[in-house]
Amino acid sequence: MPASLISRRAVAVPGGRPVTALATVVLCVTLLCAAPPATAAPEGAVPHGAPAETPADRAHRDFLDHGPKAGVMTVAHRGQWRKAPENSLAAIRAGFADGAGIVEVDVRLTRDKVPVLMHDERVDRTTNGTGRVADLTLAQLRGLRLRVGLGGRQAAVTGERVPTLAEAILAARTLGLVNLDRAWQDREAVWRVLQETGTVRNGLFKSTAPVPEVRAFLDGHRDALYMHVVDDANAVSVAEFGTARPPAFEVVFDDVRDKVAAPAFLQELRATGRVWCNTMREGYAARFTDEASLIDPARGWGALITHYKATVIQTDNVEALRSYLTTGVADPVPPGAVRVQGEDYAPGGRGRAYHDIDPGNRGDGPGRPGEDVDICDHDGAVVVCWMRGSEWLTYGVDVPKDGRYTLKARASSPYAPAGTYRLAYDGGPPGRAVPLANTTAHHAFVLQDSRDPRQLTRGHHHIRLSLDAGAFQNWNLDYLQLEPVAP
Ligand SMILES: [Ca+2]
Ligand SMILES: [Ca+2]
Ligand SMILES: [Ca+2]
Repeated sequence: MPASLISRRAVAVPGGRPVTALATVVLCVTLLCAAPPATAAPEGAVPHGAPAETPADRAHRDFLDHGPKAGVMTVAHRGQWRKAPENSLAAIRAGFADGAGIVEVDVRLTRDKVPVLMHDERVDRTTNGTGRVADLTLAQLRGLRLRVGLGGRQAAVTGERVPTLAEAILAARTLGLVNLDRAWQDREAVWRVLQETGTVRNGLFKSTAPVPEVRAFLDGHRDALYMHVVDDANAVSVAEFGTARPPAFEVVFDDVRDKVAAPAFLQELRATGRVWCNTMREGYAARFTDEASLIDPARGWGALITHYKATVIQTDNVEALRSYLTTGVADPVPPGAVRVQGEDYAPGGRGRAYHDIDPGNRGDGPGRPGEDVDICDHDGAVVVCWMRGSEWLTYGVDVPKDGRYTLKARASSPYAPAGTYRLAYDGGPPGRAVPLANTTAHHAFVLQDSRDPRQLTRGHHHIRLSLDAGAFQNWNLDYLQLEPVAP
């Protein structure tokens, strides 16, 4: 039996750069501040003279801890792409800085067989280049620059380059674990990188491969950290591991009636390891998504933790998941602010509460019967969609006290420009044209400040949000938030 499958070995700092005392203190303080209360405290004081524990040591130990007090670990999907290009070094660092213990990346081989980070088969979406990774040399890839966020042809190009796996895993060396997605078929090349960089303990392999294939790899690479991915198609593989189970199973179910979503099955996995769930989009953990969690954690992360035994959650919303795990609130309304959902526009119907240029609800979400506002469900986010020039919506808000307020819109669009709206309060004239940003995907919502503050009195107000007829408009509105600003 591979020792790595069952052991909970003492953590040793691998050879390489020494960590300075000051850096250690800073890292440890940062980690402790960010850690959820549910995460087990260090098992014992560090013996005098022993190397201090790094965040990576702690993440490694946590990952192998499946005890009843094991806290929920956060995984940053493709790194913290809300702050840097997906699968970039900056996104890896930002993911750990925002409290993730694990960063997920995607590995592919260049034409000259160098493992690099790239999600798609082609570089077109995330860089300023074109072509297949497998057809490009490392030198050619290095000439490209990554686009912001989730990319797309209209996303801005940054100064970030496509990282090699060696660079990526070294960036994570003291910070946490790196989940190596798409790496299984090239596992020997990936393993060589981990060995050469002294980062075997940072790299987390995963696959849906047949159990004998997994065993063969782990028998030959006894320190490899491995997680098995199961859905209803290969649920039987859990039994095939016998008593030599991996320390974690990634469970994928597109329906709560799937076999692998059954409480008894999950409880049995949880008894010997961690249960990893993905909440980025619908279909990975049924409809328990990031966006559903932002509305109400009981519809997402909370349900997965409580009823589906999740102890690792992969997310596109690292900060919100950390907020939920540490405070119980995923997307808090700031003090003194008022939030109104885009889909909760005022009553009164066509011509009074809204103007929409095409009849009926063109979206797949819960529109109002007989009304024309287009409502979509973007992986749990209920939003106004099909926003077009000349359309308008009105909202009623109760302002808690006299003051100066700015309105922010949580909106998304893969286009640049995405659209332009104006705000009118209580029947007054429309304000300045407010441009919306390219957030790099329809499902990538970002709270965007109108920078058009108004003085408002305590009490009820009407806000009309109108879309300029002459401007390109293609964006989605999740919610509006009036926030107090300094006078
Ligand atoms: Ca419509
Ligand atoms: Ca419309
Ligand atoms: Ca909404």
